[in-house]
Amino acid sequence: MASNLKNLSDYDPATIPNGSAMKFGIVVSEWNEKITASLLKGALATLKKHGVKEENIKVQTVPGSFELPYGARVVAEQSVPHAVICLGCVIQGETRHFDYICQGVTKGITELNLDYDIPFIFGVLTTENQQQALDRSGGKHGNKGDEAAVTALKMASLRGILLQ
Ligand code: DLZ
Repeated sequence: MASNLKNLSDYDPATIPNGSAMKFGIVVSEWNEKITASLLKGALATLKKHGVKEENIKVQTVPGSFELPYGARVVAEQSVPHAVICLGCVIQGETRHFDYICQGVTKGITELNLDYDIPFIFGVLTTENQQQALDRSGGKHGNKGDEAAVTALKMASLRGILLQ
């Protein structure tokens, strides 16, 4: 797994664009809430650390990861942010739901990136078990919420967009 090689919270702060003139949406899944709450905490802290104002962050919950693409589209259309971060956690377990949900959310977020003029960030953990998810949501492998926020700041600055 890639995050065995790289801590998700490791980055060079000097390479991160200042977010004081940026606006973000965050869509977060309620399924596996303990994990997704930690992802959200990490994403919010990282955005604020790089200058994003609290009032310029719109957080919206959805029931599960499968609903992230639709939730992200609604946030994009209603809040007009510079990027939307999608946070979720799908744990493999015993059922084939894992493959269906992972495929649905991945395809959905990919299509949003191609259909809209803003980036949609994939902050979804797809793990074999709960321990792997805990390790990547503020545990020994860092926090995917931090990584998603850093990616959002970099992608939002790609076109030099400023707050409207
Ligand atoms: C149904 C389901 C299952 C089995 N597992 C997860 C999961 O591990 N992570 C997650 O975010 N959501 C899960 N869901 C819920 C689906 O994402 C979705 O909310 C429902 O299928 C309703 O569309």
